[in-house]
Amino acid sequence: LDILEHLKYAADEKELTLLLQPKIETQTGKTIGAEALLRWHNEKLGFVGPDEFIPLAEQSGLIKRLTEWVFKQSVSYLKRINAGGDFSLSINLSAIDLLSDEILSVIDELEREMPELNKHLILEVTESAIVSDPDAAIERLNWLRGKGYQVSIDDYGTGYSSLEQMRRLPVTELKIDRAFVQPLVSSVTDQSIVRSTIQLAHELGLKVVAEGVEDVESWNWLKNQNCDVLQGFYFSKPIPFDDFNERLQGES
Ligand code: G
Ligand code: G
Ligand code: MN
Ligand code: NA
Repeated sequence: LDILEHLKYAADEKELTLLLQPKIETQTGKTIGAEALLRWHNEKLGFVGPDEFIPLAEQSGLIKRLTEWVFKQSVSYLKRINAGGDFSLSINLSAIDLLSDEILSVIDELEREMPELNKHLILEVTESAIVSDPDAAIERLNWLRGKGYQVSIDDYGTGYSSLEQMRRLPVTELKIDRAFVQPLVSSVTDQSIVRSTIQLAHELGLKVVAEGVEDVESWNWLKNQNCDVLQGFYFSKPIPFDDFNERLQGES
């Protein structure tokens, strides 16, 4: 409960940071975007990881304020990066965010500030966020797609969604969970899972991201399988905005 009390003021007290982990085009190695990952440092509590504070924020409803902050911060990053048409930031949405009305007004407000926002934001939702109320989630995803936003299924393979559900989902990208990607080089079973997932996703017209790429062998294997985008410690861990921007400038 103490943590929650502190978390309430985290955004106002400037205790939040949004790190960026590069997303890499598999064929070229070029940075084509980033996933935005929240970090919280409190004077009394020290660093608290998202695995700890996100569930608390979800249970208390505070998540909506955190997500609003993440959206605003992402837009300010996008403006400062001044990147071209195919650059995008990925934001993680909780089930509560996805189903709440607040997100609608936050997006509308930010679109007035940045009319081409839909070309630069990917919204990541987990399978479990959808399973909780599939019809409502699908309706909201359709709204986002109708506005031109890309939607990604995060942690794919760890949830409980059926293939029938996947087929109904209005999404544009599938992120294969790192549980299947990290062991790739030495696990024939995981190779089968990842290979068939890429094939299925492509047949459904989805872009495929593999997360948890930790070595060049995995990169080469995923390149051979035509995986579209990679993310992982081999390329970079999540880093502060200035470091990310420097990396981008260095590539162009
Ligand atoms: O960055 P890290 O590996 O510590 O993230 C742990 C978990 O916290 C991941 O599942 C990630 O999706 C989640 N997470 C990180 N930032 C955010 C955020 O801004 N919003 C939500 N909902 N989850 C986040
Ligand atoms: O659940 P989600 O995909 O949003 O989680 C993203 C988290 O995964 C980030 O917090 C990041 O720290 C972590 N991550 C990203 N790449 C790697 C990797 O190559 N290895 C490991 N172990 N974790 C990673
Ligand atoms: Mn994610
Ligand atoms: Na994941």
